[in-house]
Amino acid sequence: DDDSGDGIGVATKTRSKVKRPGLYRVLLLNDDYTPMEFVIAVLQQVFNKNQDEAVSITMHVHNHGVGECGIFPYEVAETKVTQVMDAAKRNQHPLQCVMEKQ
Ligand code: TYC
Repeated sequence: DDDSGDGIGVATKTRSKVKRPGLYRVLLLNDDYTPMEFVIAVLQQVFNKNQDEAVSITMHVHNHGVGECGIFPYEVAETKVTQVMDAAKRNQHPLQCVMEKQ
């Protein structure tokens, strides 16, 4: 700043700390015990997939070991992971759902 107008001042610059959300990929993991129908229902209820999309993702996970349910801001991804893990636990299925920074 140069309040006195003498040409001397401390250089200061305001930093606009913009909070970008940061996106996270939510993944379902395969296991040998969770019924296909349960995974399909979870994909429809938690991730708003239609029947065809839900079946397609379920078969992808079944065949490849892992598959993407969607990409979301951190807090949305965290909520969806919790919803899947809670539903799996309630129904005593070993289904695992994780998130990873995109
Ligand atoms: N592999 C399971 C079965 O054969 C089905 C399954 C699919 C489980 C996707 C988990 O994320 C999963 N019943």
